[in-house]
Amino acid sequence: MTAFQKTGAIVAGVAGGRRGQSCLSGGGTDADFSFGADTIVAFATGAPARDAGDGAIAIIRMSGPRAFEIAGRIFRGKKSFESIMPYAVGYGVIYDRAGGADASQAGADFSSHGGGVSTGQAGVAVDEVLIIKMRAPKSYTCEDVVEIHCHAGADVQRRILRIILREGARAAEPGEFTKRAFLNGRVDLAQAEAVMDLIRAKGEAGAALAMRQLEGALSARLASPRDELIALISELEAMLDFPEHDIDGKSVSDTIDSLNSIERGLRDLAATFEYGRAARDGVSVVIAGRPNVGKSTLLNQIAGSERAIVTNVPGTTRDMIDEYKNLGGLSVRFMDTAGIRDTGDEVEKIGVDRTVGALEKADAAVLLFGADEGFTEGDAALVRLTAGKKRVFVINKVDLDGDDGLRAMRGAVASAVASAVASAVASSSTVGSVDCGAETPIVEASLINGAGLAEIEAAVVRLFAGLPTAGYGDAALTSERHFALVQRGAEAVRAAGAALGAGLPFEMPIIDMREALAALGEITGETYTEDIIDKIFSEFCIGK
Ligand SMILES: Nc1nc2c(ncn2[C@@H]2O[C@H](COP(=O)(O)OP(=O)(O)OP(=O)(O)O)[C@@H](O)[C@H]2O)c(=O)[nH]1
Ligand SMILES: [Mg+2]
Repeated sequence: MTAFQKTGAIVAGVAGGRRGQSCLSGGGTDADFSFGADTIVAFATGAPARDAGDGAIAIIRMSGPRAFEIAGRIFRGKKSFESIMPYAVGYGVIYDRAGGADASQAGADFSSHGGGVSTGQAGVAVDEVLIIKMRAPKSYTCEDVVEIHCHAGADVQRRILRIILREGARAAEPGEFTKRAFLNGRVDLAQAEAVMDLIRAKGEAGAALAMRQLEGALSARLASPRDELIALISELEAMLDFPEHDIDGKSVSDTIDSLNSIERGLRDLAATFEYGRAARDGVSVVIAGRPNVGKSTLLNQIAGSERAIVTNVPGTTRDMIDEYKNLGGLSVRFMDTAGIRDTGDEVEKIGVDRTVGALEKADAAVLLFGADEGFTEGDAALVRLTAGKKRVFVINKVDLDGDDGLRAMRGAVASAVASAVASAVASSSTVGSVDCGAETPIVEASLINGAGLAEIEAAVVRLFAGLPTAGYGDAALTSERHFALVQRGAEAVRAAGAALGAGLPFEMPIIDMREALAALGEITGETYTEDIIDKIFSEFCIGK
């Protein structure tokens, strides 16, 4: 047991702060809210780089019991730091007390901007700043927080940080501010994780889901299965103690029904992960097809520039070339690949192998066929290779074909799809995991003219738009950690129902139900260990 574990609180249903209450819910002294005794400091706007360039302003953030004291020593303005109102903006100068240069001279320079900056103590003026103090518990960390808005020069920022370190603060670890917000009870663990997702979001969909999670949507969605499990556990425990009584007329089969419905809810939540992951991390789409069908032409159309070399020599592309594009709120990585064929060329062979490997890993594939050459055995092989994947079929170069040829091509593609789906279904024990290839969209294109590009992009978006919670309507799982825990919870609930159904003593299902509760509790941080917390926050950026 570490100091951080509080598994005992689960069934009692203690919610809120890790110290028993949310830091925002009550009064108390500053010391009550300072989880760490240390005062920490970091660049909140990213580490300054000498060539970082264009930012005008940077923010240095301090949090902890000595934040106000340290700010008071290094800040001089018309008003002293002590007399600045919390949440108001103070204007003044940061001084380096150990700087040694003539302070009154430096102060005089700055006084020309705002007028009347008080000087007098020895030291060197480092920068003209705005300063904000936030008093515990009403701050990001629930501790005393000071934000210094300084100029974004790399030297200026580093000097201010050094001064603060010298005055007694410690450099913050990655995610330490948010970790304190969690440990002090301002946000739960799922909300804290959402902060990082929001910062890293690659597209609108990922940002929207992260924001919903930050607002507590996922935590709220988990509340009802948790509450129901707690109620069911106490009912079973009561029956254990007084086996002769039914509880409120409820029978064991009612309990099994309740468990089944909790399990269904958790499986539904788990099913949101496919979209949640796509929204958070983006999706990869491989462009594949025989040599010379126009794959690189498509990539260039998507990019709007000549990213890939296009020639009429089959086997032009050997290396993978990618291009990111935001489509329907998703960040989509399109990958142009070497055309698939049997080849004696060593280099091309490596390219073909890479294409096959990329197809396996990709979230979806755009398969191109050439209307000028008809549907070949090579095309059919590719359709079979990608059975079970999300796909879009494109018949390219329709400008080179008469109507009859095109009609034949369409028919050939459609029947290849049907037979590939049939064989995929036949060879799969879980039919549900096989993509319904019969619905694979077929787009006719003349990519050399850009015709069909919009349809291809729209078809790619639709591959993901049908997933649960696409359209950002509800809470979705976005992290592998949450997904695994929801699955563990669902499995434990299923086991509890099975144990009850088999007539096992109530102690057995109770163990399973507690296991489910613990798994769900790990998502929001009701139950956690120091190891898990350290791992989660170590993946944050410094200053957050
Ligand atoms: N007529 C016509 N030609 C096209 C069309 N799209 C591409 N092409 C031409 O087809 C040839 C091959 O195009 P690429 O985009 O290089 O084909 P690829 O699939 O990348 O070929 P590899 O890299 O060799 O596998 C080029 O000469 C293109 O200009 C089209 O819609 N109509
Ligand atoms: Mg190419």
